[in-house]
Amino acid sequence: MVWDRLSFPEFSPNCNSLLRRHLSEDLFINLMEIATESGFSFAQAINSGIVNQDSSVGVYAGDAESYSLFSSLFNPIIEDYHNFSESDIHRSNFNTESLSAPNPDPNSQYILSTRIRVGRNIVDMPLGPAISREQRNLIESQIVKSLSCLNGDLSGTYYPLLDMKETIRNQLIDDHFLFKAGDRFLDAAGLNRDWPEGRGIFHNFARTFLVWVNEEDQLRIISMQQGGDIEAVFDRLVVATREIEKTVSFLFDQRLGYLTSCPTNLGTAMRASVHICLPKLSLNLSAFKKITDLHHLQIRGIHGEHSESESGIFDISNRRRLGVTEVECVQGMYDGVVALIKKEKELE
Ligand code: ADP
Ligand code: DAR
Repeated sequence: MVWDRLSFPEFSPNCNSLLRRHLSEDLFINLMEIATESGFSFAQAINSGIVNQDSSVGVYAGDAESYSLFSSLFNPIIEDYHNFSESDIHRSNFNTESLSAPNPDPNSQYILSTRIRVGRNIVDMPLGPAISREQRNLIESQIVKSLSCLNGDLSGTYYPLLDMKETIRNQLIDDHFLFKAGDRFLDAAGLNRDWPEGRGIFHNFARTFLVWVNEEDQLRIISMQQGGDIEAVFDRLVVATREIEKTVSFLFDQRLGYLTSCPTNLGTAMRASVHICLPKLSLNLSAFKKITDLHHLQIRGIHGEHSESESGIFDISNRRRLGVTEVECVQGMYDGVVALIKKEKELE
């Protein structure tokens, strides 16, 4: 869809985005002329959802101020997605002691791998959709410096995308370690400007601890490993995030928690997922979705968002990130996975 950024946008009949649901003509007229201190305009905030009519949400923030200046649009979208009202306050519990998640599949019959990630952005900097080339490069240097201080099994190497061989980049993507390039939703939000400059991936030798730099958020801190030892993956993420926070300050809001470019990642900015093989349940999608809906789980394909499942393997993760604590995100995913495995065994 081509949009002149001046008139109320057209939406195609099958567009079901939260942007379409909550953008009224009055709201558009009230906000269309304004921009934040960093120069991020309302038009930039909604562009992705207009250019990509198949968006599920359709808006991005360019800085912390976007969430207040454009709140008449962002707040209803946040409430709709997270069931989190203007009077709700986010609570954090990023401690391992409260999690009870013994490996639900010790023989690895179903769970291939576990991955838990959090998004973070740097305090006093705009978010990805509004940062300048210089700011993005400065952020990269600051994060790489912080990561170089990590010790033990968290220590590792940073690989800038700028001079990464295509074969190595594609192998890292195929092996589920690296983000894909050219996402059209991110592109329309201004997140791919100057690509691949300022972007890269840090990982330890074992590739169980990784950090994406300057993709959708300025950091994606990732803990992952084969199998279903969800507690070990969570423990590593807690330790790593605390270590990084000793040298880098993260953008945090008292009400919305950790601020991110996409409002779906606010709060904990956490996605806790397993790659799980459910061949019987994959043939009984109503039973499958009954369990994922009950446990607030999201189903993605094996190459993440906007990908398909293959050979009965699914990426199952928590859908809620705001108004729930980090422990509740992981516990909720765990409880849902236990229920999915139980149902798969019944169908066997
Ligand atoms: P994000 O989780 O960072 O929002 P995606 O959904 O696009 O982003 O997933 C990013 C990458 O992480 C993809 O390659 C995906 O296959 C991989 N991934 C996600 N969950 C797991 C998991 N449990 N095990 C292995 N790889 C995973
Ligand atoms: N472009 C967004 C994706 C929403 C959630 N996924 C993120 N943030 N990676 C959409 O509206 O579809």
